Amino acid sequence: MTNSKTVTDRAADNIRILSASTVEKAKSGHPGGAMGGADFINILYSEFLKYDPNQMDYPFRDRFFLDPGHMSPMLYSVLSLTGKFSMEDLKQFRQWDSVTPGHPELDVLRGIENTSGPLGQGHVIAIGAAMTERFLADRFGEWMSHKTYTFISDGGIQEEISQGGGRIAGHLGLSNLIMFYDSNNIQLSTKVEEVNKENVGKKYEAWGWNVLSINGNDADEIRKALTTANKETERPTIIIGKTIMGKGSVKSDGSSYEDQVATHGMPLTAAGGDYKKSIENLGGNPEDPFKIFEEVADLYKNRSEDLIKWAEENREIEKAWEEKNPELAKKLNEFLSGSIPEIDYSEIKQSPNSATRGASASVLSVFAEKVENMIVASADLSNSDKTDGFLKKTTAFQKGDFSGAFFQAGVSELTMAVIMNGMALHGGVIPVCATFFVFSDYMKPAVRLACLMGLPVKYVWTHDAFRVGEDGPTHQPVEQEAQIRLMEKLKNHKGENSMLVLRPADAIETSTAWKTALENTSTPTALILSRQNIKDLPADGNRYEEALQLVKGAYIVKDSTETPDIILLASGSEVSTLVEASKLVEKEGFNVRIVSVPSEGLFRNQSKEYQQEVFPVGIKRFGLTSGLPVTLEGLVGDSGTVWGLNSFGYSAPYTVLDDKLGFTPEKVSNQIMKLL
Ligand SMILES: Cc1ncc(C[n+]2csc(CCOP(=O)(O)OP(=O)(O)O)c2C)c(N)n1
Repeated sequence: MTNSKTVTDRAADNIRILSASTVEKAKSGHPGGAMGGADFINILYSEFLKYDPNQMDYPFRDRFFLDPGHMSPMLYSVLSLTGKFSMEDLKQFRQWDSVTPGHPELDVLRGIENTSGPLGQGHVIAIGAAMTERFLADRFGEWMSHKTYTFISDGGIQEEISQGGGRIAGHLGLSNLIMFYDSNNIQLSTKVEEVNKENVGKKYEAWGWNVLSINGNDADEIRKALTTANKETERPTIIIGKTIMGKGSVKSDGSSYEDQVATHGMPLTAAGGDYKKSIENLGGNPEDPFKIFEEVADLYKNRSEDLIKWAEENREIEKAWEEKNPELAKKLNEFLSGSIPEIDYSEIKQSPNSATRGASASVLSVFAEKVENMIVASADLSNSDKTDGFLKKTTAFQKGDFSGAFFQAGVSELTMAVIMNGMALHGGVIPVCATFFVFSDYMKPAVRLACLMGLPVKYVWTHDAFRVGEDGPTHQPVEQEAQIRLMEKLKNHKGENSMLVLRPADAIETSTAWKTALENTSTPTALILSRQNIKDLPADGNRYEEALQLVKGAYIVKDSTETPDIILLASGSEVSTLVEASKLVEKEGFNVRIVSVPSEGLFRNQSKEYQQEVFPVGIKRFGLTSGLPVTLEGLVGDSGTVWGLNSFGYSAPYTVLDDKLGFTPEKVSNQIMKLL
């Protein structure tokens, strides 16, 4: 159905009025871009985007991911036309505890598919969702296919991540992806032409995209472009829409106040325009601006009825498919519900004394067979980060072939991590991605958003310490563990640790770490793994049973029969170094306890009783870390010492580094003895 131009344009003006008014009322926000993008968002929501108004999380809905979160007023306004936000919600824009925060935060039931704000991430999230749609459609059929729409602005186009996203979406031929580029030649401090002269269309064309250029404020052109994009079968589409910043805004003398940098980030009045006159100019009542025009309400009511019909018809198709394919239907249900298959981790064969990255490969090779909705990615390091354990049993995504479950991301860590967020947001899959730990620095912005949104993405970070050796200080993580563990201390909005960070101490603990990672469905999980072999930890009984205690964050791996004189603690490979060092300390007649601390965050969630059982008051503690000492200082306390690294590493074989940097059992035992 197409709508008469008048109603369509009235609806877009309604979005402009509501956007300008939310910002004006909050006395802060970004009206200009929202007013320019209103025409596109209106056509998208009133004519193209398919979803079920009665079940916003209907799994087979189209997705819309906003990239420029500062344009939230545009999204809230169009969603108010669909009935998902009230006028009262709009009036509470940017206020404490409102459902309309300054930048949109994930709220699927109200139509907010992603948290946005850091420019560039939103459109790459869309790419991850589009890949997931292909992955699922390959397994369950095209009846479930849907489109993924995204809206990008100049800022997102400029962010480096758009290079990774553009390349990957083009390479994989994601024709289910439709991106509107709101090209208004204005950004925060300058006009775009002052920083950017490239031909954006040619750039996307070179990446293999279908490029359409239109007047982004013209309803007919938008409609035509969206229709063409919907028919595309080979390439992702970018619709470059030239739009006018602050469309419809005027000054007090009634002359145009469009195309002004000032309206990017300030209420119209503060920017130098005339708010009341602008609202009048757009056909609204400045004394009562929070209103939906009658004909616009009808337009959206009709659309809603059409969508309910669409959802009913789709459910019929779904039902018929389920009846014909009961086994597949059961599997699809499991995928979508986020359930995890039963796996006996104690049965996973681990070679003795192996590197934890190798131990992770053993687990991943089991996942490749048993976790059919797992997608594993690597940023061109699969044979080093050992995700090849998974890859050997599947194939990598190709254009037109998503039957495999591996994603070769190329060298683009941030893009990869954001794509994982998009996969998690789409739902139905378990995303895992890997690279060297030192390059987690490149991924941090995506990790932060995964933490904020509570997405169960798994990060495999290998080459966890200076023991990468000859590659030198550029490749040797030192401060990375302390950095990422800060996310264990930062709570998400549900009050949970926003991230789970596990650094297992040996091969068997890597199995239990993976078990815990998979069972964590509410936050992201990191696994920090060694490149070098690690001696298996001693066990009183069954090592696997003992290593299951990893879920407590810290546990005793070796104890003295009498009250210990000292407690030694570490994570990762340093635990086995402590075991060796303890033998020398025991020779001197001291009683020693050794504690493995795979996750301080988990440990701090345990009862005080348990914490004191592991670290009784009054017994000195010695911590060993290949990271910054601060990694363990909180657990060691004032009366103890941490031996760690206070500088970047050096290039040399790792055994030499262990010696020079004081990490041999002998040198560590000397440090411990100093404390006794
Ligand atoms: C990664 C990142 N860097 C900086 C910002 C701050 N910021 C918000 S909007 C903006 C300018 C972007 O302009 P554009 O995307 O053209 O939006 P428009 O002016 O059209 O509203 C900047 C720098 C941000 N949100 N994210």
